Amino acid sequence: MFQRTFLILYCLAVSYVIADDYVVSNRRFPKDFKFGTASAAYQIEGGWDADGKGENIWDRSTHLYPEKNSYQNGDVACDSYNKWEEDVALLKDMGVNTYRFSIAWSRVLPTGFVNSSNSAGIEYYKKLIAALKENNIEPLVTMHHWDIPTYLEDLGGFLTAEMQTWFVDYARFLFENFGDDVKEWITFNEPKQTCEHGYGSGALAPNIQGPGTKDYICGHNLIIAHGKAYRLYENEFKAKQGGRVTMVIDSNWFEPASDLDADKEAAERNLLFTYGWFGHPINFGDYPDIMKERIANRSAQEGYESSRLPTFTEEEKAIINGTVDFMCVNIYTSSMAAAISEPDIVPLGPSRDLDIGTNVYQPDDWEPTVTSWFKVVPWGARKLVKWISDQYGQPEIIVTENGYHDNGTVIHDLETRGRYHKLYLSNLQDALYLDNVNLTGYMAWALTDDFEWQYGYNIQLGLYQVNFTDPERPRTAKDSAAFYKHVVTTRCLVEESECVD
Ligand code: PNW
Repeated sequence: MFQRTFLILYCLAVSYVIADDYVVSNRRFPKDFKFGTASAAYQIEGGWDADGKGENIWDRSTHLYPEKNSYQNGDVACDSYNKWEEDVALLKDMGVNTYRFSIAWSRVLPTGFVNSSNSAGIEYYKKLIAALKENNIEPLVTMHHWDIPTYLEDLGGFLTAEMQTWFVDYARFLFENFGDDVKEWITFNEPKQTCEHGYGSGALAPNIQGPGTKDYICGHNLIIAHGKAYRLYENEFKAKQGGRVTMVIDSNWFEPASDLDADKEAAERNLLFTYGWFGHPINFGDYPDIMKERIANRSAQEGYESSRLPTFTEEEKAIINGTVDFMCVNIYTSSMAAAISEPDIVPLGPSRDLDIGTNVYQPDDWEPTVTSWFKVVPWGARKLVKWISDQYGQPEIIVTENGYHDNGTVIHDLETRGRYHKLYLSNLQDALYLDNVNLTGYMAWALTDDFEWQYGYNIQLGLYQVNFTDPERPRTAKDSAAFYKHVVTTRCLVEESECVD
């Protein structure tokens, strides 16, 4: 349509043309579009043992296995436990209408159980939420962003079905304490990372290895925990609190390596094993057929008596089916997927990657960042939200994370991080206006630099730099902060004078 005054804009404003021949949209996002930034408790709060907080699996992993976490930890991080007012002031200045953050389970319930309630922790989040609302910033709250209390991990964590009950008790506690003010709840952030790397590769806390087995068990308990928490809200809180509940799922876009059917199937299989692993159960009540078939077949070949992928009972299917009020996706990058021949992979041991059975790679000519798996692929974002929209019946979709990795030293990041957000946002807007995807929000990761899990402080995504060697943890605006402020205040990606409704 006419937001793409292709040639004219191309000639008049070459500075907008920042990727090959792609022209950044000059159309405004809708008036009610949610613009915000996202964060997670362990990555920003610090105060790891302050005022009665219990130990969580990241406290333990960073203290016990520093070598797995770049010899760094989140003990102090951005000190947002003490500096939250400054963060809210930055958000206010930026003009965002939404802030995504997570509650540290072990700060409000030190053991994880509801009988361990910690009033200082509850107070911290009450003050934060009140300050956000006073400034017309809606809280979008994640209940679990990777940091379960070690007490629960020692009882089995996500590998035990009891986690379903512990999580639902925690969810009730959150709805009761914060539900009058929080209207949008995310049960879990990126269950794929929690399960694939927490209990599969072991790269993330609790650093347990069990690829192709424990990762699926983790996912299974997590999905049912989500479903039960959703039903609790639906049955006991929704009428009086009027909010919504969802889950955040991360995925790359997977582009077929060629037009061959086998490569198209390989790409689709990756999407179904990645986004669909969680997206299908919470929308349809069960795993994608291709996951069930392939994992069952490979398990049989490997000598397992039953599939390594657990099975939902009919009762569980009914609980989890349709437990998402809107869809969320964290998007960073894309990959190519190519078919590989089955005989090559049959004899190898259990592994989710082998269950998918494809060759996944990023071409050398895709623009790199400092991180090996992370290339800049803006068009992939448009295709991914379109795929989600098509799969799940045109649901409302919010991009709950998107951001750019560098080493944290770059303040003048307009041509790197600023350009990344601009190109991704433009492609997402194309999905909204040209592909009819019901995209209603975008959360930039992140407001500030932070503790980036196994990378420590060596990679950063913040719009504000944090000096982690200064005890005061001062925040300094990067150029991308001014750019994002322009975006959220004008709802437009180019110069105000060029913007059209
Ligand atoms: C997200 N991948 O994790 C997390 O939700 C954030 O907490 C994190 O800080 C952010 O990304 C920035 O990297 C991901 O391998 C980790 O594709 C890995 C992947 C994707 C997301």
